[in-house]
Amino acid sequence: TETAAPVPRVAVVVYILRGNSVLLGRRLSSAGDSSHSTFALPGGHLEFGEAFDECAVREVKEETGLDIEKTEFLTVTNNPFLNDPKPSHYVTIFMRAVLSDPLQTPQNLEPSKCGGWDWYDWDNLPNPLFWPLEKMVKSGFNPFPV
Ligand code: 8DG
Ligand code: MG
Ligand code: MG
Repeated sequence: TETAAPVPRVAVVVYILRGNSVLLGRRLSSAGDSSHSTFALPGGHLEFGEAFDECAVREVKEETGLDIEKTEFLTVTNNPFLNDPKPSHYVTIFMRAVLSDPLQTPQNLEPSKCGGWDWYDWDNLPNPLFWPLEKMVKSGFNPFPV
């Protein structure tokens, strides 16, 4: 079988802001994958023809059951994962949003991909963070409106 040359892909991930907290889940991936068991934002691949905010709303709903609103673009980072067993490269679009219903609680709708969702205080984030997130936090990036 023929293998296509690898290309960068686009991902959309979402900081869901609730008070001073954000929603994170532990990634479950194959052993040897650098991201295994790290804490990451909800999100996934941008589909053909999709707007960034549509992708954010869809991925959050698929992964957590949560309905979000006030979805806004924050920034974009370049994330090559060249040392993984299956090398990949993501251009990651970071969005922020708030819950449509502040009382709604997250469900772990993709238990094969996530160990569970929880709220984490921005000033006391868990470890280890997924490295694209770790890189942003270390750079001083803050997703909260000023
Ligand atoms: P899909 O089939 O639902 O579209 O994909 P997924 O299974 O939800 O993909 P994902 O791994 O959750 O997200 C796609 C890529 O986005 C991931 O492999 C690397 C990149 N990415 C980052 N930072 C983050 C993050 O904080 N969370 C998530 N979920 N993905 C991130 O660069
Ligand atoms: Mg997904
Ligand atoms: Mg995902």
